[in-house]
Amino acid sequence: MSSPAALAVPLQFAGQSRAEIFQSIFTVFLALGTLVGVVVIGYTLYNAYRNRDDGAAVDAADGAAAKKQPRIGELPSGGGGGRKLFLSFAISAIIVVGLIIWTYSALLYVEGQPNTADAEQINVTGEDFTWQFEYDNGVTTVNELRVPANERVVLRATSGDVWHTFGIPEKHVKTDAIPGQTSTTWFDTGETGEYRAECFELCGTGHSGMTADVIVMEPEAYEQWLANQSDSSEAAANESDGANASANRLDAGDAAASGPTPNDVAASRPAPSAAAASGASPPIAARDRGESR
Ligand SMILES: [Cu+2]
Repeated sequence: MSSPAALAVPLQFAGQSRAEIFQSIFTVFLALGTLVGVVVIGYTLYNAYRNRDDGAAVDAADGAAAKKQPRIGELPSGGGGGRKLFLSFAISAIIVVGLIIWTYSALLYVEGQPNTADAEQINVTGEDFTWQFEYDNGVTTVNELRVPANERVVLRATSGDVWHTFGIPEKHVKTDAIPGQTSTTWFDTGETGEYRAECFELCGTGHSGMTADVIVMEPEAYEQWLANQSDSSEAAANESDGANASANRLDAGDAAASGPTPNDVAASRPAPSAAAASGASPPIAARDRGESR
């Protein structure tokens, strides 16, 4: 429970994080459930004690004491002409309907997109038992989600193969990752630290190992990291372009040479060892790190 106001004015969730809202829901359900349990069990025990068999019916010489004891086959008449029954039904209905309305309004707020216009947008793709993250500036990471502390982040999740579900339990955020669809959700990053994202939809042999590190960084450090990643990915792209160009030049040189060289003969033969190696260790088995849960 973040504040008593959350109970007094149920529709006002503005400014609360997902974690606070879910904590409120948990606390209210726990408190009401405990209250109802104490009242029902207490009332039952009270009546069991009040109507206990104290031997009065057997010992009583007059018929008055014996009359209050129930007889076999007798139906209870209902206390107070049905007033108790009506009261208990009315109180139950008020509690249940109140809980439904209040919880539903909280979930509507969570499922909506409150104040996320300026939020960091990160695309999440589940594929091949890994999580890929794409940031605003095009930087991508695999199995590592970095976010700035104390900010609201929007996640847009999808899948490249089968149904997955992306979730970070400690941040109370979870959303489906379905091929051909984009599910949008949000969370408040909170304090710096390391958390764990997992897949919550049984998706195949590598499901249990389909986790990602969630690193909540100081905002300045995050911005710097993002800028560095952007630079290095550009450099890597340039580098691979250069490598391709030199490889092309080599190919041209080989073609110009007359007659097959020993290397060409070796290359034209099938390579059984390579085929056997790839057959012996399929990628799925390699990725499934055996973390059964
Ligand atoms: Cu999974």
